[in-house]
Amino acid sequence: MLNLVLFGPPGAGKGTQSQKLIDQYQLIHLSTGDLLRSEIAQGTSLGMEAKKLMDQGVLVPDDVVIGMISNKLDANKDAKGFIFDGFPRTVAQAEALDQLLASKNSAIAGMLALEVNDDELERRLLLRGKDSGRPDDANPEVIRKRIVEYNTKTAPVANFYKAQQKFYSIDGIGAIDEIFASLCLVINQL
Ligand code: B4P
Repeated sequence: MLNLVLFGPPGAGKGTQSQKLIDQYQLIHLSTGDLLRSEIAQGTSLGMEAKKLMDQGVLVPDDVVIGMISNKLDANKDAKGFIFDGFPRTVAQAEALDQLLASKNSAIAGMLALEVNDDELERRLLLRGKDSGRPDDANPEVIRKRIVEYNTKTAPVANFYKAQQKFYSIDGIGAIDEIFASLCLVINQL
């Protein structure tokens, strides 16, 4: 199984590159952001709770996202592998993911981290906010809050994978196809 974690701050291009990686490697895409937005669209109680937090730019509780991922792993038992996009976002989520995969005799092959500076992130998200309809993209204060959440709670997850020699840094600024080629170069050596 080829299991990849696509990592980076909000707006780094995780969703964008995931779409291309799925086509190239026939992996199942698991985006916790997409799963949460789908719960919101369906008006579930989980979605309504998550919406309050997402609209403020803060993370949803670990047990909620871990439960969603666990369900998706169970529902895709024959997958060739998974792209985890926007997950894990805390060290507790990373530990839970290792345990979930180990229980299926599998593991993460590598974490690919897209590096993008804060000014470019804010520019991209405000641009996307013009037509995404996402409340968390529309307000510069919420965008900055998301970046602070990333720096305090999510950035330490990189150390978790560095300790396992599974961390790969990729320049996330430039043409989408160039960044995709850099990702493939790393993946093909895993
Ligand atoms: P997510 O849905 O994961 O979204 P994201 O981090 O905002 O975006 P991404 O990095 O995927 O950016 P994209 O490719 O779209 O999270 C939203 C919220 O959900 C979080 O704030 C949190 O509240 C909650 N949540 C999700 N997962 C969670 C978890 N595990 N635990 C707790 N809470 C969780 O790119 C952004 C824009 O840049 C696009 O418009 C794109 O076109 C553009 N772009 C991409 N690549 C580019 C390039 N090379 N050059 C120029 N523009 C580019």
